[in-house]
Amino acid sequence: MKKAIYILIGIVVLGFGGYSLFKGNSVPDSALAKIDPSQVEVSPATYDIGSVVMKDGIVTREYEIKNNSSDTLRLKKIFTSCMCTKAQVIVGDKKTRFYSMEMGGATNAAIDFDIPANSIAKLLVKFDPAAHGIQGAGPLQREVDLTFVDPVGVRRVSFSGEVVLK
Ligand SMILES: [Cu+2]
Repeated sequence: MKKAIYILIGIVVLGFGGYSLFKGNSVPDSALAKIDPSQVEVSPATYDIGSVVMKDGIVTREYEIKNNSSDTLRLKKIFTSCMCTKAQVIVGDKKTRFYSMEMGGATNAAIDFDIPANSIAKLLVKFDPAAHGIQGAGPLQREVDLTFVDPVGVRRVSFSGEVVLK
């Protein structure tokens, strides 16, 4: 009887241990297939958001990340050119948090977000025209950089326009 209990405990412990190992250890970057950079498209390259009235609040735009390859595309990092701009990547029911500018020399954490073979992810970008106060009025250009595992490397998209007070 005692023996049976020990065996049962053993099975439960091994089961959980194995499961958490499996969950925690995704495929390392070095074991991923090398995707030809031409098989990844991030579009549109830019948006003209036109005249944005500061008090009208946040402007949102969507870009597409197309993984046309038959392998997993891994996103390592997202950052934007300014703190008024935040970006998130979504695929199916998975999403990253919103990332912004890398402040004070700090680098945004590696995110290891996998975009499956032959799929399209969404890049959601939010721009707050009031983030810089009235000093932010005038023409603007902002960038979002996505860093993928090499050889795909860094892809940049942007938007431009003008913040007006009314
Ligand atoms: Cu800004």
